[in-house]
Amino acid sequence: DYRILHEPDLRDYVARIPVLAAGLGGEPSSWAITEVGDGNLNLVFIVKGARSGVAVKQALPYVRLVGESWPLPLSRAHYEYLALTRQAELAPGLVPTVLHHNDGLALTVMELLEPHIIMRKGLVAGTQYPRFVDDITTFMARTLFFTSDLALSAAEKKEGIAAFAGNHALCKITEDLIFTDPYRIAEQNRWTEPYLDGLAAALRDDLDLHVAISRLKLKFMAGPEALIHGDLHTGSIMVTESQTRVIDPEFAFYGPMGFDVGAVLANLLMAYFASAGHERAPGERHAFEGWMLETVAQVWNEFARKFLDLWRGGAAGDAYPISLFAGEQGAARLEAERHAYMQRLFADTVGFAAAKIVRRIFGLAHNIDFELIEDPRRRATSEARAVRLARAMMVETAPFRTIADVTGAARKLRDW
Ligand code: SR1
Ligand code: MG
Repeated sequence: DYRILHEPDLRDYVARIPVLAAGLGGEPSSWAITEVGDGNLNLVFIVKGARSGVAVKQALPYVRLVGESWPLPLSRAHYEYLALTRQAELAPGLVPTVLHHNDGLALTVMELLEPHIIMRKGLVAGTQYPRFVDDITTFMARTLFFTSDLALSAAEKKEGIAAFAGNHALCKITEDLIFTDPYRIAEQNRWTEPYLDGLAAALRDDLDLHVAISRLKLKFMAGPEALIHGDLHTGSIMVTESQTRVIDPEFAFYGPMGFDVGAVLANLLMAYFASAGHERAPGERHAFEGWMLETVAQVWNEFARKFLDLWRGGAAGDAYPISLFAGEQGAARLEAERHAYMQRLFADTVGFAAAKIVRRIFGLAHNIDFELIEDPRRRATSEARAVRLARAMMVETAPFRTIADVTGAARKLRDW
């Protein structure tokens, strides 16, 4: 019984769900309903009653950004609901509470996050968020660790993979838009012309880069390490100075952990490079950019620390059976192996972060960090710095052993 809910229809629908109607308060006819969706895929309504408000998200049967010519399965709302439910168990208080879900209408009603704003908008305005590092690293460490083979039995893990296996149309968007299109001529690519024309052509001719991005694509397609959010950019995070909420996990599936961690780092790095293009007093710019790079470093370091702590805290997963690591020597080998695991995860993270940067500069879906820099020459300068770093992170990987190597390289490119 799917139909696109317009305002009057939505009002009737919500009024018929007693728990929602009672929570909103007042007569349904007095509720204020506004469509506020500014993402690429869905409708998002805010419904406000006399007592409180809710957010209503409905999937459209096509990509909103492009239109009906690009159909997209409504089932993504089901996977988003599944992911939100699982994330709420694993990382309580860090995702919006789901109040109601209807698979047939591809519709989810959630608590209204107020006065939270989309983090990307805050970063463009130069705002710093003191809670962010602790919250996002708790979210990532707990959702990734507890859905991995380090914490689950093989059967539980395979059940998890199966539950999200149908979300392949959303994976295909990522496979095309992130791992393929920016590196070839594709109708929907765009970039800041004419300044980045040369760089766009260079990406299309760069075979070293094509190998690197294809390796990452394979890892994305064939690496079901954990239940990942799948689109963890700063537009999928809502913040106040004291709270963080991760929203929009419609791209969720069992994939490589580094894809989520890399997404966060990439979006912080883009905010850092975009900063030079926004009007800011020099002192303010200096402070914001310093905080951005410090945040990049802390996100990785804190994530790694929390992930390792969870692992050390008695993981019950079928990987690394504890009986194989008995005694002092065994414990030492396991600890060394944990560090080797984190080193591999770091390398994946760096690669995925780079891929995420390139797609926002040459692919279909851009971000406002760069897009709101009005002067195209200035925008292109910021973008070119980010792409230079991204290419190095993807191809010249040896110097990127630690997160300090990434922030150091970003700092050097600041005035390039
Ligand atoms: C056609 S969808 C484009 C992008 O929007 C989403 O937020 C994802 O990032 C996707 O790649
Ligand atoms: Mg989204």
